[in-house]
Amino acid sequence: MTAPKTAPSGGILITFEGIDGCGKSTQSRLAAEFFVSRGCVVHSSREPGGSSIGPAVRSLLLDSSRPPCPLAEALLFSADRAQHVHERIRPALARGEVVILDRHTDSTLAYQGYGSGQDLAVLRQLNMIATGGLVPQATFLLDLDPSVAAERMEKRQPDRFEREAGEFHQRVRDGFLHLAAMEPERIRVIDARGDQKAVARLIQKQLEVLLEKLHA
Ligand code: T5A
Repeated sequence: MTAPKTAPSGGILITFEGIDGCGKSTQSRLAAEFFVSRGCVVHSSREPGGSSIGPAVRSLLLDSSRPPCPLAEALLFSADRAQHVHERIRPALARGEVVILDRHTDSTLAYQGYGSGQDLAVLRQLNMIATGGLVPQATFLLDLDPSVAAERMEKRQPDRFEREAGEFHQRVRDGFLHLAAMEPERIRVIDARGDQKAVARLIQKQLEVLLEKLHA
């Protein structure tokens, strides 16, 4: 049996971002399947919630009945991320694994910053502290009109952020696109309007290139 491939020089970190309901959970799962099918060891996770204390922090953050104040919200997302990076992400990267995250630092800038109006410079500092300067090699931003995303989530019970008004989600979308314009090498904008397979094809073309680089 061939040994599973691990990434040389400390693994690779890939993140999926976008507004609620854009399809990033679906696509991060398909990306993990893609890498596993190519014989890679994959660590898949999400934020908030990906560490041992993550589920408790996640339920605090998404509970509509007791919303934290804006600063506490930003600090809770950062605390969740710090634990996640320390406990799961850095160890997996050190083992040379492909780490795939459903949301990471860009969500804090897009939601707490562009969406809720918190100071972007402070949020960038919090991201830096929480990650110790770790930056994903590639980020896929699934771009979708908020009204289309809302239709896709119609049957679900909305969490605290999903209950926000359409204008909030539009600001978050615009924020993500602004971040992508500032870092076009890292953040790749994916048109998320197609069906799941069509969107997956757009992403997998780029994953093939990343995989080649990984094993070059
Ligand atoms: N948050 C998070 C912050 O405010 N700051 C932060 O720093 C972080 C990390 C929870 C919330 O936390 C906020 C943002 C969020 O509001 P979450 O759990 O990632 O984060 O919440 P959601 O974004 O809502 O994640 P979901 O898994 O609920 O939605 P996804 O990942 O966007 O979409 P997905 O893949 O689950 O798909 C949604 C539905 O659409 C269908 C799926 O089958 C599913 O039913 N679908 C499609 N339908 C048609 N065409 C396609 N191409 C489709 N792809 C998927």
